[in-house]
Formats: sequence, structure tokens, C-alpha cells
Amino acid sequence: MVRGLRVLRYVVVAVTLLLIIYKVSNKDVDLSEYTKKFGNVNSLRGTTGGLHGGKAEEDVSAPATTAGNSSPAPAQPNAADGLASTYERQNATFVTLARNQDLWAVVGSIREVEDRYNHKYHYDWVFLNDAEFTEEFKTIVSSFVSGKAVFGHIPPEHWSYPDWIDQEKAALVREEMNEKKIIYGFSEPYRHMCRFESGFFWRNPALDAYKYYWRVEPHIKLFCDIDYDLFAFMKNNKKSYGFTISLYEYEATIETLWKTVKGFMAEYPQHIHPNNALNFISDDGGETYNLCHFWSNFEVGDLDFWRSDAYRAFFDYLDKAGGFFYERWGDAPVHSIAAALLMDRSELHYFNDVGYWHVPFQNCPVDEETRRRLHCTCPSDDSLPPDQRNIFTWRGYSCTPRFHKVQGLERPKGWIEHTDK
Ligand SMILES: Nc1nc2c(ncn2[C@@H]2O[C@H](COP(=O)(O)OP(=O)(O)OP(=O)(O)O)[C@@H](O)[C@H]2O)c(=O)[nH]1
Ligand SMILES: [Mg+2]
Repeated sequence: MVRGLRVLRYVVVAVTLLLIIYKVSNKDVDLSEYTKKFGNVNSLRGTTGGLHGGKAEEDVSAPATTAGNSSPAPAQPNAADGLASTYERQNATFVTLARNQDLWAVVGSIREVEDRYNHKYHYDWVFLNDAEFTEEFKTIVSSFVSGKAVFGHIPPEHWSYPDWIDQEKAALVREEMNEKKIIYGFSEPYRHMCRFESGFFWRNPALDAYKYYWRVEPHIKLFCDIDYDLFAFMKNNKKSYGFTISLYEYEATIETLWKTVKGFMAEYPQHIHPNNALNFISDDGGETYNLCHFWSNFEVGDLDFWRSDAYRAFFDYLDKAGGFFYERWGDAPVHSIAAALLMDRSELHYFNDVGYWHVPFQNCPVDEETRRRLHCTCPSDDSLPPDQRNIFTWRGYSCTPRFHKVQGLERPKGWIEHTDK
């Protein structure tokens, strides 16, 4: 009896061993059970877990710490996400500057980006704030991001007056601009925000680990699916700055900006790229600024551009001139002028197929085939009365037609139906 049991035990062990050997050697082994149990492959990075939990949250509040420890190592393509086996994940993140009271508007934007794009890629998301994020903000926001959520604190030296600024003079300017009803002309925090986005967001330790970023603001909408990895597009096509909307700046906010830029060009000719896009921002070879700029509430870009000696010199020169406080220079014209002058013009990119809205303008593909393929929800202009037709891109106040002209780009099919004429 005892001997019989021992033999049975040997048989069971042998069969189990044979089964294990068979499983290991079988190349077509079905991984679905493992995936069900352990989550998707990306979650093995310890940084992602999909929308339903398992994601990590990281606080890099202490300004001196090296960021994120995120080292977003390229993950294997995830079969469940429908990515090709050759897919290569990029070293990239979303970045959002926000206040605690922006929480639900931020959540709305995250949801747009996750639903249309990031549910497939699970890129990380860096949140920056000049105040401490509340626990509520961090917990709720983390539960919506399918990559890792990283919370960075902005050190006071990135969000305050440099010592050469006369604060009384700055306060008088705000009063004057308020009386003239210049948009955000009254606001002190808005000026710190514009200076921060121009000269400091890319210096925050929370971004140190990344090369590419996509800037996302609260309250935005994405109208179409994005069926490819924008960051991989940037890398594979040697792009450094991508936009969806370009338009004219309010002149009253930047009265001396171009004069200052000309001073920079004269003093630092070595930083001006020989193949620049000056003719996008100037109609007279650099004598005057035509006010065209990329709308920087959406940007997909290469952080290394902002980190470059050329851009640092450009920002320092502008900062010394004081226009962030004595006028109300926006980060959009500052970024755009820098991108147009310091980059090779081939590094600029217009994302025609990214349907995007930030109050009050939108970009939406005009060609029917693209709209259908990408499930765009922005109404086609044909369906609206003339005063509500708001695909902005090909209309009078947009600089994107000019961008196509100076870059020698073909316009998408159907653009002519979306002009003011
Ligand atoms: N932490 C922090 N973020 C700010 C502050 N002011 C603005 N922001 C953020 O900076 C970005 C730009 O600010 P917005 O108020 O959207 O400026 P805007 O896009 O020019 O104007 P809107 O038309 O009102 O959207 C947004 O991501 C804001 O959440 C601030 O004082 N502190
Ligand atoms: Mg905004």
C-alpha cells in the first residue's frame, strides 16, 4: 500500500515536470492568462496600471531632488493595446501646470487625452504647481492617468521677481493695462506663469528624466482619435516643435518684444539657425514682427531644445529686458520666436490630424476621409450656419496658411471650404 502511494507520487512529479518542460519549450504559449493575472506588460515597469488601478504616484516636491526617478525605460509593445511588435516606446511625458482649484478641469483634459490617445501608450504625466498639490488633487488625478503621475513643486526662484525688476513699476503697468482692458493685463500670477513656461518648466527636476513632452492645459478637448504615437513621430521625423493652432498675438502685450529679439540677433548671431523660419514670423526679412505665433497651450516638443545653450541665452536676454513684467509677454510668442529663429525650419511640425480645442479656437481635420477614420466629433462646417463655423485653421486670424506657404507644404483636401470667403 505504502509502496503503491510512493510510486503514484513519482508518477505525479514526473508528469508535472514533463508538462513544465512542454510549456517552456512551446513558443506559441498563450500569455493571456498571465496578462489577466499580472496586468499588461507596461504595468511590469511599475509605472503604469491602466485606468483601473495599479499605477504609481510620485511626489517630487523637494526642488533639489532629481526628478521623478522615472527612467521611463522603453517597454515591450503591448499586444492588448494593438501596438506592432516593432513599436518603440519613447522617453516622453505629458506636462500640466495647474493649481489645486483646476482639479476637475485637469481631470477633464486627462480624460480627453487618455480616451483618444494615451490608453494605448501609457505615457507618464508630470503635474507642476507653485503651491503644494493637495492629497485630494494627487489621488484623484493619479486615478485617471494610465502612466505614472508625477507631482513636481516649482521652486520660488522659478516663480518670482528677479532682483533687477522694479516691482513698483511692474504694479503701475498692471494698473494701466487693466484700465486699457488688455487681456490678463491686470494679473500678476499670469505674468509669473508666462515667465515660468518660457524659462523654467523644462528646468523642473520632475522633467529631467524625459526628452519629449506634450503640454496639456485644463479644459481642453481632443476631437479625433490619435492613431499613432506622436512622440515616435517627432523622433522618427527629426521634429522638435509641434503645434495645432497658430494665430496673431495681441500687440499691446508685446510692444517691445521684437526690438529685444533684434537686439539678441545682433548680439548672438551664432545662435540664429542658418535654415531658420524667420519668414513665418516676419514679412519684411526681420524688420518687424508679424505677430504670428504657435498657440502654446498645446505643444509636443523636444525638451532638449529648451535646454540648449541657444535657448537659454535667448531666454536670459529677454528676461533681463523685463518685458515679462513691464509688459505682458506671453510664453506663446516667446516659444514661437525662439523655435522659428533657433531651430532648423524642418524641425517644426503642424499636426493637421490632431483635432484640438482650447477656448475659443479649434483645429479639426477638414478632409472627410480623415474625419471619419479618426472618429472626429467636431462638427463639419457644412452642417453649421456661417456664424458658427469655427474650424479656425484656414480662416483669416490663423497663421497656419502662412506656415504652409513659407514651409512649402501642401494644404489638406477640402481646406478651401473652410475659409472666410
Ligand atoms: N500653478 C499655477 N498654475 C497656473 C497659474 N496661472 C495659470 N496656471 C496654469 O497655467 C496654464 C495657463 O493658464 P490659463 O489660465 O489657461 O491661461 P490661458 O490659456 O492664456 O487663458 P485661458 O483662456 O483662461 O485658458 C494652465 O495650465 C493653468 O492651469 C498659477 O497661478 N499657478
Ligand atoms: Mg488655458
